[in-house]
Amino acid sequence: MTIELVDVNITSPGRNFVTLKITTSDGIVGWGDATLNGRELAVASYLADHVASTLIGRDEDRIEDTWQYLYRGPYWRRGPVTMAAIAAVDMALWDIKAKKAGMPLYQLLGGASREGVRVYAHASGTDYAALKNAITGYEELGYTAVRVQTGVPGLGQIYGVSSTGPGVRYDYEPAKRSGDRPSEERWDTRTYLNHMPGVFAKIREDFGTDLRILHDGHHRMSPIEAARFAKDIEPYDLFWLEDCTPGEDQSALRLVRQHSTTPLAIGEVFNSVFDYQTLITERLIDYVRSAVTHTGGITAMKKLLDFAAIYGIRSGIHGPTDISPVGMAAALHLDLAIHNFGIQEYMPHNAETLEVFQTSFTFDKGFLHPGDQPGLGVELDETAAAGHEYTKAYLPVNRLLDGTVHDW
Ligand code: KDG
Ligand code: MG
Repeated sequence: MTIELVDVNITSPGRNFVTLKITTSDGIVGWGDATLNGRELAVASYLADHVASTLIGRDEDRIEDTWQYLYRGPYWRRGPVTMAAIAAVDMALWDIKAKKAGMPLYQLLGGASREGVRVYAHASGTDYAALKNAITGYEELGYTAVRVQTGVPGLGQIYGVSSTGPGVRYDYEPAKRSGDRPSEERWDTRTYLNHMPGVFAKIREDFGTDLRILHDGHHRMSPIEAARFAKDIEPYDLFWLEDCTPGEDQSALRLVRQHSTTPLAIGEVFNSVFDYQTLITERLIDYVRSAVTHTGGITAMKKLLDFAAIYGIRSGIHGPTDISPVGMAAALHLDLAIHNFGIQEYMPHNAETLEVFQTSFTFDKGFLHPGDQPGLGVELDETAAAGHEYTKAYLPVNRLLDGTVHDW
């Protein structure tokens, strides 16, 4: 049997998603997530204009060969657009292989290493009262881990803080439908550094020591600022501090490590194992934050996580709403199968998205399971998808108080 049809689906049930559909000559369909927040059409074009025709007639079972063909073949390697396109093909082929085997994908990855996948929720609040309310809400839903982001006095709307409410479920989406250009936010690292440790102190006072607390610095600190911050927050025992410095500067984390035992996570903007080479071999991080969708798919992520395992580094796969339910399913199957699982990010998709993508995940007391349907366990309803036209949406641009463009 061979690959007969390759289609790219673009839909926008509240936010944009790009999904690849591969159909084999005997009618088996596989789905892959190709969503790259704010650059969706670039990946759609890469797939439709440069990849689709090269897949027709190939043996769908040759997943490793197809991955290498798409990675090495065109000469131009890596980069988020290329690697999201390769990821979509890879996920769709694994979906097909597992459907043919009549098994959920995690069985082909070695079977379950655990009963469920611990997830963390996004709790945020413009002030501490709202944040406390959000954390309480998540605890009531059964979550045992929360990422906390809060407003900083004097800074207005900032990364990770819901502007629409207390931050419990469905109400935080980083990409904004702001027309032809992104909206802008303002930032001051000094004010943030002085404010945040007190917030963690209050959370520990109010919620005790069991709750796993995570925090995302979103690449905004310089190496020395991050070192100071990681050291200042040691007493509050964070599960991880994420993206404290700009992602492309691997050696920055040497400085942070020299000063602090706060666990570090990085990698949501990475797209290749080579982005991690120094970080892993020098044990500069504790968690790998890549998205399956942006790092070349299941084939590449399995190798990356096996490499990390040798150095005692665990997974913390990226799972915001801009990862489609297909990409989320791919993450959950990996999470369940690998030995060095750490935690999984979970931002539930809105109701419209879950009408377009039918999923078989189940949530129970803070743990997700991908379900036992053959394949990834997610199907795209193309008729429902057609009712949601692509709408431009961008992540905001971040500027310092004096107007200088800063990391977002
Ligand atoms: O597309 C970018 C978002 O997914 C990202 O800003 C979310 O930092 C993020 C996270 O940790 O989920
Ligand atoms: Mg992040």
